[in-house]
Formats: sequence, structure tokens, C-alpha cells
Amino acid sequence: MTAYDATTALVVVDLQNDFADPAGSLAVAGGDAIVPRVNDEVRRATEAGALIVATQDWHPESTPHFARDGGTWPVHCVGGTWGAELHPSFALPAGAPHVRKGSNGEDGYSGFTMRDPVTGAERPTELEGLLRDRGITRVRVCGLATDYCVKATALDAVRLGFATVLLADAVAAVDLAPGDGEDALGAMSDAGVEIAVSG
Ligand code: VGL
Ligand code: ZN
Repeated sequence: MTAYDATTALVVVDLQNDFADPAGSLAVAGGDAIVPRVNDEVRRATEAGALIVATQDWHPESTPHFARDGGTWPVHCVGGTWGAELHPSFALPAGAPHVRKGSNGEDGYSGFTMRDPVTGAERPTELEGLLRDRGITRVRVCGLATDYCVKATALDAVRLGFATVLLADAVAAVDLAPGDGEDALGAMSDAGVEIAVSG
């Protein structure tokens, strides 16, 4: 069985300069090393006519997501800046949809949902509708970072009823604490995500 068909989508999470470039403000160790494997998946998906979607962390200049505004993270992926651009070696086909999350200051990590940082209220991004409109029932997830946006996206995908595969050799973790990436794989597996390798 081939991994891709018209009902399967490849979801590439946040493969952006601030995470994937060693000079990025929230550079993930090994982030740039996954790009060739992501590109191989993109090629396979394209050959099978499968949908490819890229998510982007897309923050305003000031958001409670950032440490300087009371949150956790260094300033990163401010919409319209170099850090928010997709990594230049990421061969996303022209016309592939982009889902940008966080532009109103929401601090959710998932490509599917955004969370109001004040009220905690969640609301959907356009990702689910985009998949449903095309009859997608299976998703393959890769990108950055394993312990935050990849994990949240894969958990939401399962919760929403998509058969979900995590490409463990095409992700990398922030690992604020050692082992966070491994723990994230365990949590995804426990929730019903199939942990696999690309190819
Ligand atoms: C992410 C930390 C902060 C991610 C986004 O894409 O995994 N991590 N914002
Ligand atoms: Zn962020």
C-alpha cells in the first residue's frame, strides 16, 4: 500500500526559519536536518496527488505567548518577518495551502485550534475544513516541534477522527526539559497516533 492517496494529507507543521534555521530565535536542535526527509515526503505526496498543507506559527509583535509579555518563549515567528517564513529549502509546491495560527495573539500550539490567551476559549483554524472539503480521512504529520506544535496538531487530528501517522524521523523537539520529545511521542502513541518513519 502506498502511503499517499487522494484521501491522505501531509501536514507539515511550522517548518519556519525561527525553528529550523540555527540562527532562528527558537532554533530547534536538528531542525534543519529534517528538511530533506520532509521534502522526500512532499515528493511522494505530490506524485500520489495527495494534499500537502503547511502550518505556520504566526504571532503579532506582542502576545502573552512571549516571555517579555509574561509568557514562555523568546520572540519568534512574528508575522511578516524572516523568522516566520518557511525554511528556504522546504520544497512546498506552489499553491499548497498555508494555515497561519496565532495572528490575533492566540497561544494554542495546534494547527487545528487557537486559544484565546485571556479567556482560554478555543476556536478552530481553517485546517479541519480544508481537509474535510477534500474528503481527507488520513493525515501524516511532520515538522517542528515534536513536543509543542507537532504534538498538539497530531492529538487534535486524532480527536477529530483522522487516522493519524506521526513521521518520527521528520520531526525534532525543543526539549526544554530533556526527554520532552520522547514523552511527546509516548503521549501521541497513547492517544492513538501511529508512530512511523517517513518513506
Ligand atoms: C512552537 C513553541 C512556541 C512550535 C510554537 O511550533 O512547536 N513551539 N511556539
Ligand atoms: Zn509560537
